[in-house]
Amino acid sequence: MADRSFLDWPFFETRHRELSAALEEWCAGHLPVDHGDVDAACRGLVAALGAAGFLRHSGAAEGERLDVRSLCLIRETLARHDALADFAFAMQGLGMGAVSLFGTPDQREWLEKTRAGRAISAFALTEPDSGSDVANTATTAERVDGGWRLTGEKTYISNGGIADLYVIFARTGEAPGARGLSAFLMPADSPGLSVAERIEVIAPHPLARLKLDGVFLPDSALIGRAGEGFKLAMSVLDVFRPTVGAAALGMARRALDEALARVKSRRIQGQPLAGLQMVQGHVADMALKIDAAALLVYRAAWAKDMGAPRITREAAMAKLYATEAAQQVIDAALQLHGGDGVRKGCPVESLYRDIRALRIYEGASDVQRVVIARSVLE
Ligand code: COS
Repeated sequence: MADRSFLDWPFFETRHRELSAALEEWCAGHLPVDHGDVDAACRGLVAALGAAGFLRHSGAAEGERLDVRSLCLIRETLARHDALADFAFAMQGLGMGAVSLFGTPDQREWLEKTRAGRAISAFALTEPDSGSDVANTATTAERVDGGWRLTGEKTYISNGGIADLYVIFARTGEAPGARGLSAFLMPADSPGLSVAERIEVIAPHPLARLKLDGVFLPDSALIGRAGEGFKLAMSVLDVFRPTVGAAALGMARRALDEALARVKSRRIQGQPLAGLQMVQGHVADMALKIDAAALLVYRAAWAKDMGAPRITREAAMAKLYATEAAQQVIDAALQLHGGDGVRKGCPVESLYRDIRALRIYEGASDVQRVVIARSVLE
């Protein structure tokens, strides 16, 4: 069992400890799931997490606020048990993040479905020529009678192919660069929208390239104000970047647990591996990185929940440190497993693949460094 003493830190309230205990119990009975058919596994996870009530935390209904500490606790716990379960939960939150923060009452009707696990959502920002550089978005939304017509391509869209709806960012042209983008709610069955390619990655999850060929969206699909899509995207990422750090933290905790079991049971020269000082050094570094990551993740979440208008710097620090540290912790855990560590099916082998994308998506590590440096230099 992973160390859960952090729940006594002052960042948390009783409801967080109760949520964590309830989810821990649910995970023990439901995870991991079979990943053989990854689309089916994700659909099943969304339905199950919805039925159990945990997806309620992925979005905020009218008059509610997202509780970032709950988002982080849920991601951390799910990621410790099954990275795909974390993915399924996280995408319901990120996909509908713009609606949670800025949606109209009509748009929030979709939230009721995603929070119940009856619809799957996706966040469509990245394009073939703009991943880190969002201001360079090329997909266009042209003003037409009664709405907008969208043309372009989006790629590396998580849940692409299985989503029921996408929040999509397009250039509406109020000004060049970052000041000319807008966000729209786009149902997956919109005529002109197609899945151009399914993309396979080292830790499988539903991922696709989308093509938009004159997709018509009514005025009511616009989220927030026209021209403010860039700031809207950044505000969503500010909330969800700490949760990526939380998922990384969950994976790192699992890796430490696996490593501890290994070094206590595996014997070398007549004693457990854990008796060797050099092994103890690795264990100490792993535990230290995990606590430092947890402090940064829950500091960012707590600051947002306490009403900070922007947590850009805290969110970037949490994501950067927690994902990089988790990669190091998992690598050390794999090393301590020797040959067994690279064997297919060994938990640290899948963690080694699962963690990698977290250093890239929702702002690669070097983007986080840019964000932090700008804030420090300001
Ligand atoms: N919240 C609210 N507003 C923000 C903001 C935030 N976190 N960050 C920037 N803005 C505002 C700025 O204040 C600025 O407003 P004004 O035009 O009124 O001055 C505007 O948005 C443009 O900001 P900036 O000049 O910083 O834009 P850049 O193009 O230089 O941004 C980075 C560069 C790298 C920070 C940005 O593009 C980014 O975060 N990229 C990574 C995106 C990402 O995560 N991609 C992965 C896809 S999702 S899986």
